[in-house]
Amino acid sequence: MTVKTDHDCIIIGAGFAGLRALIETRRRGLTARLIEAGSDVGGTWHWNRYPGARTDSESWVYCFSFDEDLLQDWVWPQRYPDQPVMQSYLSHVADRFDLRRDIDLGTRVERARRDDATNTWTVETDAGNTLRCTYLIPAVGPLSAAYEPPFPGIESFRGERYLTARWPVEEVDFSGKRVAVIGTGATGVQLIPQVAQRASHLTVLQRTPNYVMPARNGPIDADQQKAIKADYPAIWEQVRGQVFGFPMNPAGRVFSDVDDDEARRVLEHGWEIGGFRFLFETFDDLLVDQRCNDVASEFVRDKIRAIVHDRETAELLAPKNHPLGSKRPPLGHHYYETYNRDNVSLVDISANSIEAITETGLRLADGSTHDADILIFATGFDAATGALTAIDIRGSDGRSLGEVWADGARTHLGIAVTGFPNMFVLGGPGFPFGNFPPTTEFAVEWTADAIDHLRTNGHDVMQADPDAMDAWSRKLQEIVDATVLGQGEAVHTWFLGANVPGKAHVPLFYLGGIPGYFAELRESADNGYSGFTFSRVAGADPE
Ligand code: NA7
Repeated sequence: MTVKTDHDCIIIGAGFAGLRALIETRRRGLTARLIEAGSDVGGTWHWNRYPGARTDSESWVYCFSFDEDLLQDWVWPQRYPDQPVMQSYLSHVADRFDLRRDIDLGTRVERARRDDATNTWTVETDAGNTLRCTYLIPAVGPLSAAYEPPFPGIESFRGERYLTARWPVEEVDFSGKRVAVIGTGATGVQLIPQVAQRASHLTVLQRTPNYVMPARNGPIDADQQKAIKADYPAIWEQVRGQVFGFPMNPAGRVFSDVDDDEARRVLEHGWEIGGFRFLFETFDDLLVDQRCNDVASEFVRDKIRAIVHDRETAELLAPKNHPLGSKRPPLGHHYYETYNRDNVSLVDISANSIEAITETGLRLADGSTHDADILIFATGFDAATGALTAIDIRGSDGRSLGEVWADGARTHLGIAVTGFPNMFVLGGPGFPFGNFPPTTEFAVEWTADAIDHLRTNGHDVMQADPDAMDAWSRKLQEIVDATVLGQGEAVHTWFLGANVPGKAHVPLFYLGGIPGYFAELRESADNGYSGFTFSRVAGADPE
């Protein structure tokens, strides 16, 4: 059957992945409409406007690489840009490439239905629009569905309540207020020092302590700017070859190469240069060699003990039941120092959980209470699947993604799902974890190439083979089994779907490294998109 589509592609989400997909589909001569729920572009950087929000990747590689002029023109003021800078960067990209004319802001996609007979996707929005397209490109972000634990009594709280990932545009006034923060992941660790400076008192409720590396933020001076801009080709090559997509070289040493004094010196240097360099520029076996990991973990615990004056607080902050790297370590901006302030107290809820939210604050399992004027939930995300299953996306057999993934999310290459033909997910389950912009750019280009291949070879439909999805799922599990991920108390990690009660526990990210992932994509493409089936639909070519 021949039907008219409104657009070749409908892209959902105007963050890094969606904006890049719009640019690339246009470049390939496809028509596209991008639908975004937020009131502006930015994705993560639109929603996460909590105080202290900033990147943990270094600015000059947390950006698009496809346009040399953009790279040369944009000036990153700091090593780790904050939310307003990130928002203005993505806004600048939208304007510079004239993207806004193809974007519907403030519009949420509610449903998407596949119709095999017409080879179309029908997309319905909360604005009452129904649009038809050939290729559906959800780019809703792996960490965008905020998770708020369903604490009993939550609605009874009489003060102000905020979720970090849905922070209001208006400034929140903390002055003279007692604030309680739940959550000490990457978000809580950024937020806590900022709130501490403004609130009359801050209570931090910590379930699991983290190994927080000092970020060592600072301005990028003119000479550094010049050097980075002159060196971009080499920097991107480095990024594409580094396991998490960072501009870092391997340390070139393993733990057994050095004696105790030298090990200490190397770790001290890593701590001083800051950020994830502590993990990747010290010892190449830090995340795999038990002895190296033990020494590095103890090194961080000693740092915490040296920074935090109160002995009991320092011990609560020092992780002892999971190895460094078994959860995603946050980067801190004077995080541990914050606990030396008189107006900050740390409450250990590891064995004394939050039993209820009350009218005036929180009650713990032992009956103790903590009153607050403001409650902040920095409690993470329903990672990888949450934002996708929040949309009612139904494939060829009428089943939704949520139903198909009830026993665990599965994709091929983090991009395609059997039964959902011509749908290309950017950053879905099974996508690599690492520096997102360069990773997603590669996936966008691969997807655009795949669509080109489909069209130029006279096909209408591309979909993942079930065997390929099985193999990809097995690979994700094998990689997790070979790492320290999820060990000890880190078992709750969102990498494994284990932070949301009732969610199936499967690895949600490919942890085989960015170069490994790129090699997998290339190999599939070089072999005529192995792992995929192509077919024709009689008379289905869109007019
Ligand atoms: P995370 O890393 O998932 O952190 C969530 C925090 O909330 C973490 O400390 C959790 O403790 C805590 N949490 C979650 N549920 C509860 C309940 N029920 N009770 C008490 N405490 C709870 O999310 P972030 O937003 O910080 O970071 C996510 C990623 O976003 C980050 O790594 C970047 O890549 C961007 P837990 O550790 O599970 O014991």
